[in-house]
Amino acid sequence: MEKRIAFITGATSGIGEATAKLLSHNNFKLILCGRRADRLAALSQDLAIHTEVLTLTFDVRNQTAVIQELRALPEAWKKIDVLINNAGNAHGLSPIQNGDANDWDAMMDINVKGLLYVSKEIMPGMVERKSGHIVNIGSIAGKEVYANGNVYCASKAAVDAITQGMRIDLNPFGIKVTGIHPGMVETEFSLVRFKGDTERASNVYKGVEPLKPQDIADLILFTVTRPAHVVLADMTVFPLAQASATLVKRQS
Ligand code: NDP
Ligand code: 8X3
Repeated sequence: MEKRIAFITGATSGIGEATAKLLSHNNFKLILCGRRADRLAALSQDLAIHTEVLTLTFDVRNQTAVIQELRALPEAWKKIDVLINNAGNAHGLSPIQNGDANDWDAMMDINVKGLLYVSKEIMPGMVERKSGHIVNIGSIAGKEVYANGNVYCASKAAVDAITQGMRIDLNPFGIKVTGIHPGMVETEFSLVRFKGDTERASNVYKGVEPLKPQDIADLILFTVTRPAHVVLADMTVFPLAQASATLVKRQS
């Protein structure tokens, strides 16, 4: 069977990196993106024994860069079968009245506008070919608002709405659209949210067995390998200890 091409944003760590690793030995060629070129180079070297890998280094916030990089794809890489919109983070965790406007900009620009910029370049080809699959990584934060989560929650609620909108608008073209909404996954997420404060970041997972990035990668592989007529539209996934955005059973 010919390998399909998967395009993964945010492949330098966490969920994106785990997904790249899993798809690399499951009949996919990979286009991997992120800002940290050294990590992309190391990952592509590791995965080269399994599959062909192309890396692109850009910031999803920069629409000019997104357009340049995607329109310059070599002919053999232009027909993207699966787009995994994963790049994103929380920046800060503060009551809204104390929020930092730079953090707000980062979350809306990366999580929402970045996803749109990348999708805008890839959807027309899928529409023309009348095939493709877009997987958007949302969050439980997009389903439930929690204290101090305000703008991150808003950005992920926007991802949820955009995912539903994509599914409706792309329906005439036979394009699959899936939203995956994880609870707690141990990645670099909390380190980024708390701006490198390792103690605060590790407290998030204290007394809990969180999801691993590989758990989300498994779900992504499952969803992109269903038969042609099957679409997994929306999945919320928690670790066993978690029952909602804020209800977490911790061992003392
Ligand atoms: P990580 O911090 O480990 O990974 C985030 C990835 O996004 C990195 O590869 C990073 O690459 C990339 N990224 C961030 N900003 C940009 C940018 N401006 N341009 C391009 N790439 C960018 O976190 P996760 O793996 O946990 O996060 C992946 C997704 O999962 C995010 O959308 C997050 O919101 C979502 N999520 C995470 C949960 C969790 O608990 N961890 C739960 C629910 C959802 P680089 O820095 O090299 O650019
Ligand atoms: C990441 C999960 O609960 O920190 O999106 O928002 S949470």
